Amino acid sequence: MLLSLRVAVTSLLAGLLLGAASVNAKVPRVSHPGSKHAKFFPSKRPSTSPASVSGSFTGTGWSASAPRVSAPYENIWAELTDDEAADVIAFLHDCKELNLTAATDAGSWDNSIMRVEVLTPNKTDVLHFVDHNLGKPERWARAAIWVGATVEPHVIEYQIGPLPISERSVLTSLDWLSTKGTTFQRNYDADEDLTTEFMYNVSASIQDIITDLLNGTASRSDDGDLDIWGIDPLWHPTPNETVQWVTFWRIPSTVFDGETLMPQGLFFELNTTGRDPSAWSVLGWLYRDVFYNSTEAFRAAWEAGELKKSRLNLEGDWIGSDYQGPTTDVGANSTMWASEKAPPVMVPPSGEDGIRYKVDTENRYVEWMDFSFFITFRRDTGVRLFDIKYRGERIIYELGLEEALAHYAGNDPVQSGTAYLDTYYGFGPYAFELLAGYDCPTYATFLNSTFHAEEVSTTHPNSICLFENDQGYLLQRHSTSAYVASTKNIAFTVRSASTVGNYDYNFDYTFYLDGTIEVTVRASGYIQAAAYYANNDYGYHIHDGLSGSMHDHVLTFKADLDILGTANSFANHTVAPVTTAYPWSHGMERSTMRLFRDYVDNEDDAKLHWPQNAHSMFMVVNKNATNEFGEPRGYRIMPSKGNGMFATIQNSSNLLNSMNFATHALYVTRQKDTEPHAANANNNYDTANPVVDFNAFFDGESLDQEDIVVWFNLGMHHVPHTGDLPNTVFTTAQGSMQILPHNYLLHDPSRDSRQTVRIDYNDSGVQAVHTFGAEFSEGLTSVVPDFWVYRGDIDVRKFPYDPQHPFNDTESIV
Ligand SMILES: *[C@@H]1O[C@H](CO)[C@@H](O)[C@H](O)[C@H]1NC(C)=O
Ligand SMILES: *[C@@H]1O[C@H](CO)[C@@H](O)[C@H](O)[C@H]1NC(C)=O
Ligand SMILES: *[C@@H]1O[C@H](CO)[C@@H](O)[C@H](O)[C@H]1NC(C)=O
Ligand SMILES: *[C@@H]1O[C@H](CO)[C@@H](O)[C@H](O)[C@H]1NC(C)=O
Ligand SMILES: *[C@@H]1O[C@H](CO)[C@@H](O)[C@H](O)[C@H]1NC(C)=O
Ligand SMILES: *[C@@H]1O[C@H](CO)[C@@H](O)[C@H](O)[C@H]1NC(C)=O
Ligand SMILES: *[C@@H]1O[C@H](CO)[C@@H](O)[C@H](O)[C@H]1NC(C)=O
Ligand SMILES: *[C@@H]1O[C@H](CO)[C@@H](O)[C@H](O)[C@H]1NC(C)=O
Ligand SMILES: *[C@@H]1O[C@H](CO)[C@@H](O)[C@H](O)[C@H]1NC(C)=O
Ligand SMILES: *[C@@H]1O[C@H](CO)[C@@H](O)[C@H](O)[C@H]1NC(C)=O
Ligand SMILES: *[C@@H]1O[C@H](CO)[C@@H](O)[C@H](O)[C@H]1NC(C)=O
Ligand SMILES: *[C@@H]1O[C@H](CO)[C@@H](O)[C@H](O)[C@H]1NC(C)=O
Ligand SMILES: [Cu+2]
Repeated sequence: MLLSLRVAVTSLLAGLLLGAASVNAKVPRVSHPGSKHAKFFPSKRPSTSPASVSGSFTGTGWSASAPRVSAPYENIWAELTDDEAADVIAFLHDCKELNLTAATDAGSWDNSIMRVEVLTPNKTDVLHFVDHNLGKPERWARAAIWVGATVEPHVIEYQIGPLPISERSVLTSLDWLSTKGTTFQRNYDADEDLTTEFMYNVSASIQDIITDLLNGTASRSDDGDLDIWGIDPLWHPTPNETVQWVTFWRIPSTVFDGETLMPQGLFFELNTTGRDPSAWSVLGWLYRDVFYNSTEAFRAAWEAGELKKSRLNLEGDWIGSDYQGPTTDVGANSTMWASEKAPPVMVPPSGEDGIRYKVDTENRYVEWMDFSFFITFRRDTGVRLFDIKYRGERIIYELGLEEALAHYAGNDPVQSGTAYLDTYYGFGPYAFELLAGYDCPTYATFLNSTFHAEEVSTTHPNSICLFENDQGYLLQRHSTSAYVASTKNIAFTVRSASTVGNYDYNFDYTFYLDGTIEVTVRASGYIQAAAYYANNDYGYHIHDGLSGSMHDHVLTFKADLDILGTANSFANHTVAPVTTAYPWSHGMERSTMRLFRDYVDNEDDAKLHWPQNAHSMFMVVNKNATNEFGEPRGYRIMPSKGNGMFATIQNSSNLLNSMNFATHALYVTRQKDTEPHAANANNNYDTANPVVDFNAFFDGESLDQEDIVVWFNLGMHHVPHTGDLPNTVFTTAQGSMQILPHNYLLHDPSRDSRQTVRIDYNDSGVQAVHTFGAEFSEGLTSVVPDFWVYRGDIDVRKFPYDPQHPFNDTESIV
């Protein structure tokens, strides 16, 4: 659809204007043909209108200034700086064979730069440098080019380097990272502005019917109240043939951009094959599950009075996410009587020197307790972490998102044809500033993120936050009648959030004192819903004229674990029932269980599911690094929230060869420089022929003491119910994966943390408090525990009963 959400506002003034305008404006639309918003923010997916610059941003933000540390080496994965991006763009313009037009002047029949970005250096080269001091890897960029000056429009990627640009620098092919041998992707949507215009023309041709059925007008100017957009990706009955179903959506009139809650239930199908609009046609209409094979047939039915009207799906307060008072349908006797009072809050450690992590802001390098890592950011996938070390040893070389799939289904052709591959839109462009005190604690450290699209560098200030917080439950406890020991579960989190169209994704990378790393994704924002008609098999009836269109979210992550070197194996330890006799069982068998140890040692066997009842444990281990008891040291990977998942739909008609990373819950492959990512942002342009088909990674290679990569899926089967209105809530829409030490150290490493207290007590009260040198927050007395009031239990002997002396001795409770 349309949204041209040009978020790249380059001045604060422009930002404020945008912000002001958006208060009463409709979703901004593509306003002039030839604008290349489609490339900057490919616009099929309904996009919301976030203000890009918050009026209150001062340039310094709220950022806690964490103590500085110097990274052990330079962040070789860092994004391109603004200057590097400018140099690369100038270099590309000098490559005459690219025939580039400046992005601001380019129309759909020109060639122009879609985006430039750092080319992540090959792991092989990085390890040579980092582990063997063999020279720093060359720095290279990659660029995606829109090739419009042709009857066969396409996008293609190149690599440019080395940087800085010099006479040594060259433009070369990036085909080595494509599984089909070329990054060339046919672009069947190059004339999106014209196809949109065509849709509005079609709509105008039956305005009388639309007024009657939908009580609205679709118009490219701002006076319309209906919008038209449809399936993503586009449909190709045969190669080169492009067919798309679209539908009407009501445009919200307030700041609440819940357009995706207002589908109108009238659909039409277009043949937009080729680049000549005069050859485009309408293939049919659909209303209330009846297909009309031409506009004439549809009109004839309407004129004959054959169309029964559906109940309109109209705007109302139900779209807005503001406080709605105690008398909504949750009941007049809401128990939220006290919700105006301030809630408990997290408070920071006292003063700047109370901050317990260190950051090298320039290199995006962080140290917290026994962990250290580098942070990077990518246009396609947002935050990525590299070289995660625990106690000085690398555990994970690379950890980050690969792709986010949202695959819908429905009895209507638009829901049925919707299968978003969100890296196409990118997580970087939508990683807006985080709100201190809400997204992250007020005391968090904030970092900026930048991406370079359409020859503009856009920075989202304070869009990554780092903070320590109390998880709200203990990491450890034990008590007797003589002592109580407790360890606080304080963890460190790297957080970002991206609003990709209607949906908001929150990403957390959390580090725990026991050596565990957790990856969490949560979803909120507006669902994309369906008009309610005969679709009870595809969702619940959740509002007037509205069905909560069912869909699967599958978010694929890469975890390149390196346990004590890169030679690792994938262990499968299973608990299973057995019947067995023992030397002491007098020849009788007993029904019991035992542990079976196995390995998954070939890629051909490495498309995996989480076993039913969690009866197998999966670990990346180093067979050659056994602990002193002979057990191989390793890290386990284990679903936490949401149990891990994979897509329900297999062999998707929409995604064809572009969702092979979502057919299973997790995968193991051999690490290769040529297989850095499970997907490619341009796959969506032509899903039958993706740049990267993940399936091609599985070619029988050994996983036995090799450098292996685990790819795992998080997500949810989302069947929205009334509680998803107006927005989906994070509490239930979340999934997480834990990566945790497994026979890795000889004891629980959190014992080395002073977050532990032990209180010795007896009937006379607390006798001693051991805090192991830990400091306590000062200032706010309410948060300093008073250990001396601990009593453990109060016994009152009932025989003989003496209420005057309730504390008389009793037997120990243990
Ligand atoms: C983020 O960007 C702002 C505005 O350019 C700048 O003042 C600030 O120093 C940046 N913060 C960091 C942590 O780089
Ligand atoms: C270069 O691009 C322009 C459009 O920007 C086009 O008219 C011209 O034919 C192209 N030249 C070549 C050699 O492809
Ligand atoms: C839309 O209609 C206008 C007015 O009839 C016409 O000039 C224009 O070419 C049409 N656009 C397309 C893409 O069909
Ligand atoms: C149709 O729209 C008009 C103008 O917005 C409004 O006044 C009228 O109430 C609507 N009719 C129905 C049936 O919703
Ligand atoms: C697709 O169209 C282009 C441009 O007309 C043509 O060169 C190409 O051969 C066509 N491909 C197929 C598979 O028909
Ligand atoms: C779409 O139009 C092209 C020509 O522009 C034609 O070859 C093709 O058969 C049409 N497809 C359908 C499904 O009508
Ligand atoms: C539409 O359907 C009618 C009746 O089934 C048929 O006669 C006609 O040829 C069809 N038209 C098209 C364009 O398919
Ligand atoms: C709600 O509270 C009012 C006042 O306390 C009471 O009279 C009424 O019975 C309550 N209604 C319900 C459904 O509990
Ligand atoms: C793990 O081992 C068990 C028992 O040997 C076996 O049944 C199961 O198929 C194995 N799982 C995988 C993913 O190899
Ligand atoms: C294990 O390590 C030893 C000592 O470094 C080495 O000789 C041996 O080749 C290694 N074995 C494997 C399987 O990696
Ligand atoms: C990375 O590895 C690939 C595959 O071996 C190679 O083609 C490419 O040139 C390497 N990139 C750099 C920057 O060396
Ligand atoms: C409890 O202890 C007190 C003080 O030692 C004693 O006087 C009293 O008799 C005891 N009561 C009982 C029920 O044992
Ligand atoms: Cu959802």
